[in-house]
Order: sequence, then C-alpha cells, then structure tokens
Amino acid sequence: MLIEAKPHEFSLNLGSAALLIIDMQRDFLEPGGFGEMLGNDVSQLRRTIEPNKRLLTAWRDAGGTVLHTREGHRPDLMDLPPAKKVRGRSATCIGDPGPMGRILVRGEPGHDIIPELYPTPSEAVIDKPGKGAFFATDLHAILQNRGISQLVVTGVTTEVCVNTTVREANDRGYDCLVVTDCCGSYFPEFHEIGLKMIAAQGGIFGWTTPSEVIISAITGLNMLKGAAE
Ligand code: TIU
Repeated sequence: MLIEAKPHEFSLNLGSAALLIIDMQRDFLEPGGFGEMLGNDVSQLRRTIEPNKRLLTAWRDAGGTVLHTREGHRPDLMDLPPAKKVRGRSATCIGDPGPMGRILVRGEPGHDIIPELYPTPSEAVIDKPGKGAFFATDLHAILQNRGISQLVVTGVTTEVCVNTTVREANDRGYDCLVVTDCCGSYFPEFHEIGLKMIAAQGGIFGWTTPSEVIISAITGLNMLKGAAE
C-alpha cells in the first residue's frame, strides 16, 4: 500500500515490515527519571506516548511484526565504554544508583520500557549498549531471519538513537519510514531538524510521515480483510 510521506510516497508491505520502537524507557520519559535528573524537559518526550500507543495498537491489530529496543548495559558494566561513562561530566552517571535503580543498567526498573507501550511476549526486545540498534546486537540477524526489509521507526530521541539507528539500517539495505509525531527530543529544534535530515536529498536516509497516515492505511487494510472474511 502507498503511504503519503516525505520526500515521496512509501510503498509499505506489512508482511516484510516491522514496527521498531526505540528506547521508550522509564529513565528517559518518566518524571523523576534519569533524563529529568539531568535537567531535561521530559514533556517533550511524553507527548509521543499517545501517538505511539495508537500506532502500536493498530499495527498489532493488523498482525504486523513489532520490535522494541532499550539502551543499557550489563550489570558488570563490561560493555560500557569508559568514554561513554565519563562524557557528560555528570556527578551521577551510567551504572550509579539513580531515581529508578542503577542508571541504564539492564534489569533495573528505570531501564525498562514504559508501561503504556510494554512489549507482549511475542515481541522481540533488543538490548543495545550504543545509540544505534544494530551495533553489538542481534537485530540484523532477527530481521533477516524474518524476511523484514522495511522498518517503521518511532521512539526517542529523534536526533540521537532514532537517527543513529536509521542511518545504520539504511547502510544495511533497509527502507525506513520514520513516524514524526511518534519521535521526540528534549530539544524541539533537534527533533525538527533530525526529521528533515532523514528525508532531505530525495530521502537520503529514509522517509517521514505522521502516525495518522500509517494508521488509516493499515486500518483500511483491516476493513478489507474483515470484508473478505
Ligand atoms: N535513546 C537515546 O536517544 N539515548 C540518549 O542518550 N539520548 C539523548 O538524547 N541523550
């Protein structure tokens, strides 16, 4: 089905597409979490929760593949580059006790996905130590094994983990459709420019479109399926 998008329409094939939800984790989104502790305005990210919920529900109802990612590290921190640990010069950094357990450590409450978008048992969760979801993970193998060649990408933050993942995916041959209102940044201007960067130059890294366009397309598909049954 053809989805209206920038820079031009995206030809979505639900059977070879996956919804990839990036890092919708409590520590980035919840008031009192690590993101807010660093002085960030979490409302900029929280406005993405409702559109993500609507898209996730429609995608699940249409029978589409869903994958979630989480940024974080082993409890022993062996996969945490020393450069990443000290970069922010923050008094509290990755691995230290934070408002919701050890910061960005796997298994801690703050590292987990927000309840509103919690994965079902059949949805793969990719734990990634970096900003990109392909670096040091089995994401590419999982997608190849399932015949996935298109990614509908949402999550946070637009210019960091979403952009890095889309660039990695593009270099591996995936077509990426990034959902504008389902992505967010602590910095509104980075969100806007982060999206523009993806669709510029004829879609240098991918496509962008709002969730309502995708939802109406896949909901229409459901209605067709229902009518045929
Ligand atoms: N998931 C993600 O984007 N991780 C970040 O650290 N983002 C920031 O914007 N800091």
